[in-house]
Amino acid sequence: MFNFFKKTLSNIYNHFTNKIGALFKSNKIDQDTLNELEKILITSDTGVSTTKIIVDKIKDEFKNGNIKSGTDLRDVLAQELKGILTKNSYDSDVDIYLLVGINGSGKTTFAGKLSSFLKYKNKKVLLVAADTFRAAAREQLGKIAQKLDVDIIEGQEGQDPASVVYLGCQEYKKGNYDSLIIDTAGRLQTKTNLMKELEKIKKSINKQLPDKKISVLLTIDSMLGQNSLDQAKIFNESTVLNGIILTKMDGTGKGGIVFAITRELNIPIAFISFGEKLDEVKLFNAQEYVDELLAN
Ligand SMILES: Nc1nc2c(ncn2[C@@H]2O[C@H](COP(=O)(O)OP(=O)(O)O)[C@@H](O)[C@H]2O)c(=O)[nH]1
Ligand SMILES: [Mg+2]
Repeated sequence: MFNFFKKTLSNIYNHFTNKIGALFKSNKIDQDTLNELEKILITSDTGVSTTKIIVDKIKDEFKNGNIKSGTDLRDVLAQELKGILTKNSYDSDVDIYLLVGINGSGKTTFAGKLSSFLKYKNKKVLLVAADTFRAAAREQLGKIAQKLDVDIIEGQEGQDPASVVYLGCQEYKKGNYDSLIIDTAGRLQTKTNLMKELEKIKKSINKQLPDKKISVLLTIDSMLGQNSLDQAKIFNESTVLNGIILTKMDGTGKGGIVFAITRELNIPIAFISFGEKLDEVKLFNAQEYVDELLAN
């Protein structure tokens, strides 16, 4: 451990870990240190309100004499950040994954990664290409399925996504599959339409597979910073989300969005995705994330 950020999430490492690490090396903590901490958090997409909560806590501990050195600062900060992330945690014991999120946020790529991840755990996986909005979307998932040797149910262009999901559920039952992964279209329609479509899909699943555990996962492009939070809010108001998949963590995002999303939406991060290769995915681990983030 302690090399993953440096090697793979290098932008986060450079903008967060490296900068904050300099504060931990100082022997004396003063107001300037706290101001600098605040600046690092804000410029790393932690968001104004979440940053304020964190910094207020640090200031309190500082006033109480509990932060005297850089090491103390790191310890208190780590505890606070872990506290935010562990308020609720993702239950990964899931049968059916419904992937939602706007176009380009990384749903189809993640559907492939998740297939590979579950296959590695000896699960029999069925993919459902329910993005019937564009023919290219079906082809994209089809190629991934072929590469991974995973079965797939494909909808026709323009077909009602819920009917494709229906076929997927039927096949899932017939073929004795363990995991069903449903890739949906990413139109950010009006909230009402989005809600209706997702509810229809969920109803269809619940009706056919009432005993199976569904996880609705929202893919969010971590490079979008605060905009990603606004998107997440729209989806969160349209359906019940069980977890967030932060994608493109290898890109230009700065890492703080993890805290803003978890705290403001009260939804756990389920997975992080960090590249175009099928194995560039991890179940999110709050302890590990914070330890890596502050490991300099
Ligand atoms: N660097 C990087 N690129 C990604 C990642 N996930 C997806 N992409 C790229 O982002 C673009 C959109 O991804 P796609 O899965 O098609 O998004 P969708 O429209 O939500 O299905 C594609 O070019 C992907 O290769 C990631 O974790 N890292
Ligand atoms: Mg797609």
